[in-house]
Amino acid sequence: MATYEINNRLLEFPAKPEMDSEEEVAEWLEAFDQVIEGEGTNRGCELIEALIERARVVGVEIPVQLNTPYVNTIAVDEEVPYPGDRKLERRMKSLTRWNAMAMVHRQNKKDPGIGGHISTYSSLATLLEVGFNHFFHGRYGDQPGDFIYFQGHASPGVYARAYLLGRITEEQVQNFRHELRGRPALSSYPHPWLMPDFWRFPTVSMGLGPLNSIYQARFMRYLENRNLIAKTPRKVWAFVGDGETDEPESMGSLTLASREKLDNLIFVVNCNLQRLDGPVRGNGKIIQELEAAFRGAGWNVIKVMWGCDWDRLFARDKSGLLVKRLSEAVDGEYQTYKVKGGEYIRREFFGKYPELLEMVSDMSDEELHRLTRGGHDPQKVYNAYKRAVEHQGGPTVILAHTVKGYGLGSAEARNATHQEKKLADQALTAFRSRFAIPIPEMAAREGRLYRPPDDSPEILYARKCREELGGFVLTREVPPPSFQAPPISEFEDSLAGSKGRAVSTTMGFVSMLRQLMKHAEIGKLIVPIIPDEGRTFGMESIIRQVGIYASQGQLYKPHDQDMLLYYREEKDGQILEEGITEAGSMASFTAAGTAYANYKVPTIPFFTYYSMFGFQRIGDMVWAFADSRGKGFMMGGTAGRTTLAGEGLQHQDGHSLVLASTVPTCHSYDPAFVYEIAVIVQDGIRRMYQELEDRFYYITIYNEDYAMPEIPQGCEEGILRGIYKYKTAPGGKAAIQLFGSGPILNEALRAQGVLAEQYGVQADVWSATSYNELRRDALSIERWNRMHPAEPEKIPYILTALDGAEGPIVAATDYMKVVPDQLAPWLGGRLVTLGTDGFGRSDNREHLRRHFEVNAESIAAAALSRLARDGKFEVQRAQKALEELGVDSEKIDPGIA
Ligand SMILES: Cc1ncc(C[n+]2csc(CCOP(=O)(O)OP(=O)(O)O)c2C)c(N)n1
Ligand SMILES: [Mg+2]
Repeated sequence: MATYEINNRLLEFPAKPEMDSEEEVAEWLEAFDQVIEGEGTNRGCELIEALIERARVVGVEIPVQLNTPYVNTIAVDEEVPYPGDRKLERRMKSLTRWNAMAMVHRQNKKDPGIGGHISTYSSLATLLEVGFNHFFHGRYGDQPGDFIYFQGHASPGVYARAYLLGRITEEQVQNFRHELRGRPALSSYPHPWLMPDFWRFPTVSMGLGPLNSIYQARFMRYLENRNLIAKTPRKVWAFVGDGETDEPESMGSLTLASREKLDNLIFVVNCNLQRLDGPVRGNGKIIQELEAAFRGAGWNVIKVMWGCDWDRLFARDKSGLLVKRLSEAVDGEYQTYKVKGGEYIRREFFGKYPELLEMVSDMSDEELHRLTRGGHDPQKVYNAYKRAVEHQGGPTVILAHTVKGYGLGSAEARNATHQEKKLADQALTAFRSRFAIPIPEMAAREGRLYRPPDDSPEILYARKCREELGGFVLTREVPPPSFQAPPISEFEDSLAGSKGRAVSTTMGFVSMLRQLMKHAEIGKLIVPIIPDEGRTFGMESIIRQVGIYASQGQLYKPHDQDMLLYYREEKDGQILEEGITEAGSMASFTAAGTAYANYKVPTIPFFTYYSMFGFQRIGDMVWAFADSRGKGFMMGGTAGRTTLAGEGLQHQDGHSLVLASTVPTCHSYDPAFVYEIAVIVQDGIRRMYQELEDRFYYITIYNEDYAMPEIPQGCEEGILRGIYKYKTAPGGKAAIQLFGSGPILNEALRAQGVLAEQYGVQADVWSATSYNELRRDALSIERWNRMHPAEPEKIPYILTALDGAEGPIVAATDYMKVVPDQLAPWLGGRLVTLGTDGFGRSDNREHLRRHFEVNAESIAAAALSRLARDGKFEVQRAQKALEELGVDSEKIDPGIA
């Protein structure tokens, strides 16, 4: 057997006796070397490829090799010299390091436990500085510049640099993590919601930055291919933690980037080999693992492993023993080397082989300890960035080897370094000396900030670098509105009703979308996003109308091309058909929903999806969308626990509206009729894009077919605010009020008839389009009343709307009971809620609604039962009514079934 290291694993293969001869191997190698020498590396590559091809043809199984040795990808002789002033850049970097550390240290001394991070930025400093000084563009002509997704918890470093350049003030820095003191402050992490003119991308929930950045780069191409923005060399840079790559979101969409040839995308993975608790891969090598994964996914991989001081050692390493030793040691050992220092490194690392010990015999322990990792060497980082920026045809990942807590003395590379918030006096003094910060020792111990005068050489230099690159990167601007929302009259098809034809709200929505996309001014701005559910929602006609975006166009003849509604892909297609990835679709929704600020193009996304796989699956991304001040419409299709028939427990959504209510900028609606959707969408476009309100919409759309009525007079305000009376009691003053939402409104209408005809009870029926909106209104009114005890009380909208309406209220919904229950505080005990708590079942609507007790019979029974308890209906008759209506009073509670 012969052992080979392949993809970071030792594999054994049967050795063929004739191939095991060292002589024969040497001959082959010599021949190969001659080819390289005589004809160059390209020729060498061709030869190997030909050899591999031949081997495959004759049946030799060749293991796939995705790893390269544990050294820099860019050879020394391929490097270009550093273009900047290394001395001034180092000075700026030292000052940034100091202020980043001091900001956290000082705040934690003043306010113990306020938190912040020191060690992440320490490992990232060079990677960011080289970018800021030489690569990150502030703008491209009249276009915005590069987009940078920062590691969220490295924000103190980003703030420190902005402070040194005068982009943010000393007062702000002094109020890091003190946002509620009535003074300008800095938020803990990148939050556009809290610092809207500074941060663009919220990244601190691990995994969302990498995922969103991939779809951002793709969306940039989409806008270019659709001629909505000019083509620029703009890049999307994503700085990612090595621990962060464990999140499925980080790695789950890598192949999209290579498939779409996104050479506008650069990942920089800060491989400090540690995460919060300890090593990322103590027993293995995270860099090798990531190299194989990214290369396997088709990315260009650049490893930045070792600094320039290693070059001399590699030059001496004729036998390859040093490279072998570097490949042998696991990450846990690399971490220990940093912690234990030079003498330990000599003994444990180099000492394994006498030849290596000899190789470093002229170096002191101190020099061995200081041997730099690639991510801390500007020369190596510059070359990697340059190559990444110049790379064409696909995305690049830079795997940068760094030290967590670099420069923090005793905290460097220790397992606990992530949680370090304060430095001991001695460590501060050492830090101050190491980075030559010109402040007195006592000031250093307090963590005082230090900013040299504006005309000092380092500040002038750093400012000049930024000016040459088009200005500050950390800016976010919102342009004035560029269009007026189409008036409601332009939605006339949707307002007119279906003339008796049975249609669903989903079908109604799709035709509304089709119309909107034909609109002369805003049609092109609509971005329909679907995760492989277009047919479920009947969107084939839209696919035919505007095409699916496909960066290469359509390279095949679709089998259905002779049909009217064929599968149409176009280079400038308008639909983003994402395939089965709600996370990816949400990332596209985020790119499109923030394009008004990021690209100054106010695209209006409609993300239409299977509602059950929305909020509960990708809720964290929705939260980040809100933080990003995202705008657009999330259309929750196949809505309702009993309206989506047949599909059962995992599919039937009865709680998205609960989850939607948790997001402050999300306005959620549960419409029954198409005209309601039209009113909500029209007003949504007006508020988001004309009035520039930072909000977005969640709207349920159902697949039950029924006749859509024409819009009744004067209901617009009620639709938007959450409730309006849809049908007054047919036979006089109502004794009870029935609220219905979505298709359950039809059950309420049927119950109205049953109550009147069979029991002589009059009921009004209301369409409750949004309990969430009604509750928010009531909460804000209540708060106002609380704050102004001397003023006359204001009345919440729900009570104004109900004015004069008497009796108990039965509210029925296809969602959980907690949705209507939100109004309980204002309805004084009048409310009886029927909803769909519990797991779904596979059955038809009739059975589902009976099971969940939201059918017309259950609504009527609940009304009578409640009237009986209130002494307004005879109790025995009410009990009998349950039986007559087929409501089994002893059946199991669906909430626990
Ligand atoms: C989804 C999520 N889970 C957990 C955390 C808490 N957290 C913040 S930083 C961190 C460790 C990050 O390690 P790594 O990505 O390697 O970054 P480093 O600080 O080492 O550069 C964790 C677990 C988070 N922010 N997001
Ligand atoms: Mg890490």
